[in-house]
Amino acid sequence: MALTKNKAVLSWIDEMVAMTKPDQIVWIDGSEEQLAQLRKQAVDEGILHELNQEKLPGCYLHRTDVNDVARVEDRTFICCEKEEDAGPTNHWMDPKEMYAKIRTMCDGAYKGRTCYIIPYSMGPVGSPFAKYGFELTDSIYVVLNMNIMTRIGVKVCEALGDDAGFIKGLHCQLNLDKDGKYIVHFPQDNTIVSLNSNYGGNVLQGKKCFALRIASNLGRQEGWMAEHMLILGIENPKGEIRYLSAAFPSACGKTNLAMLIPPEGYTSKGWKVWCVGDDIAWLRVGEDGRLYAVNPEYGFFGVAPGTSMKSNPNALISTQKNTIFTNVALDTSDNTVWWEGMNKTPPAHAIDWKGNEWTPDMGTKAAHPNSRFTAPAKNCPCLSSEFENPQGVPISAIVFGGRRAKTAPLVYQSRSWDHGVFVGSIMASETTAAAAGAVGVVRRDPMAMLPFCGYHMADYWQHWLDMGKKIGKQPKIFNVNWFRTDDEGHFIWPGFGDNMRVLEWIMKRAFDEIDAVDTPIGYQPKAEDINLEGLDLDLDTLKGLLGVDKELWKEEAKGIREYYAKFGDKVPAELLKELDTLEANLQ
Ligand code: GTP
Ligand code: SPV
Ligand code: MN
Repeated sequence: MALTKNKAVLSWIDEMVAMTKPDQIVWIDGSEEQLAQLRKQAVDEGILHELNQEKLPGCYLHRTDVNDVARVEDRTFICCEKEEDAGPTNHWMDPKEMYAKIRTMCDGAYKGRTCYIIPYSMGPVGSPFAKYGFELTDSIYVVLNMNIMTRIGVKVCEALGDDAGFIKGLHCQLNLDKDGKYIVHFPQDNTIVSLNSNYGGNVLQGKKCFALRIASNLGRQEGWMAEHMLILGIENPKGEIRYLSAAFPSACGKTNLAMLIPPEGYTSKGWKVWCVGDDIAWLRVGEDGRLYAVNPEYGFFGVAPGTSMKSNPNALISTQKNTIFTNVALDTSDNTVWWEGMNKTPPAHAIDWKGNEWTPDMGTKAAHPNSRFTAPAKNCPCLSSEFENPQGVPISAIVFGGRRAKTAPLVYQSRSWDHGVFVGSIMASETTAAAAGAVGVVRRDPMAMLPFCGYHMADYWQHWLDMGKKIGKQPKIFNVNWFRTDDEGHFIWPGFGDNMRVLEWIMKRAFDEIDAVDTPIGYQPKAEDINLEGLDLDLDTLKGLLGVDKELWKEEAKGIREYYAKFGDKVPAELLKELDTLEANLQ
């Protein structure tokens, strides 16, 4: 039985059903009975493997097809009316042509299968930030993951009512063909179609497809921002909590920073960090002129490898119940999971992410480098009490950051909002396993949105500049880099919990509580102002980490000019002016 009487929803579903021709239609109501039945069916059909229910209650393991392990940027399309509106960083196809292709590919796509209809909300149901969508899928794995990552079911249909402003989504697994994947967005009619994949970032449509690519378009039209950002609160010993949001590219440390545990010298004094979100932030100007952020998601789709009780205990604890693991290794000794970097002792015997027998001497990875956990946010020990606040949290600082072995210093601050937009626009980072393709290649990734901006990147920069004018009390904008390496390629900065030392400086700057050094690229800390207490790192090493090599930066400026040239005369004048200033400062 349909869960809604909304005519626009029902007529769109009729159209999709006529095309895909499922044997059966199941509305996902969000009830525990229905979800339990689906989990059982998934186990019976071999889609999920039930893990040790004493050690990992409610936890399951799933393996994707070996060719379906990451986002596919080459196969991701923005199908707006005009090609120039998608810009040079997106793949575009004419919407009519794409719809025709989809109709051919999806004709009978659900034959012999079940069409699950998932009503879902991005943002707390009923919040002024919230947006509602429906995903049609033939994958129980998607249903069960969407239940963790978003708020689903009857309450969403009730909140939507008769409103026609919902996001339409179709997912067909088809044949998981390596080259034939389509991750398609039609911003003009708020529609998403994912074909030939069953990997999270491609098919959990609430996440990157809706909350970033479609939402970035909505934000531009409606005057708000959809960003690839974590949100965290820093509580000081006085009990005040100050919030920041931070944009780092995929697999560059958002989940880790969002759940950070401060070093002993901080915790003993009463410092705490609270997680509001680990991947996506929707930002709006509040009535008081401040910028407010909500996390539209309901769970974490986090990178498993490297997650340990040492690096990120809060994330690891979050995965100990009601979690779906994807492409990690199965420890056969006790039917639990393992991945590289979980601890120093790999299991003597495991089943690797491809489903093959594995022993440590084989020299291959047991877990895929982009293996992930889907864990309910409510599991997180440091989840902020403001997680469900429908108004969001006020943001005092925005932090950009990338993975750079050289060039980018540990931290610097922009001189103004416009300079901060420039700093975001020139971000560059080494590629990671989160997307298919080469790993470790430096590429420009403005605001960590290169794969997620649903329209022309230069228009997006303009939107940032325009938003700056609307924000009465602008957050200060910073840039960080935890990933500088020494001559042997080792990370110099200890990172993880010790990043608190940099966050402390950032918050002091955001509240004008400390002065700084003016450098060619922006404001930087005096080395003595970064607290190194309890850390095995001397002041000279820190000075090295903060260092700005003018020759490298001249090269960088050249690269930025070339990059901007790709966007032609669309690059906002404010950003070109900032680039001129940077070049002049480096002379
Ligand atoms: P997505 O979910 O893909 O958006 O990734 P993310 O930005 O949330 O990255 P995540 O926190 O999962 O970290 C990815 C990888 O970076 C893991 O292997 C971490 O161990 C590593 N990492 C995170 N923070 C730090 C840090 O401060 N220093 C170093 N050296 N590595 C880090
Ligand atoms: C990312 O790649 O930035 C992720 C994982 O957060 S995915 O859902 O695949 O996009
Ligand atoms: Mn991400």
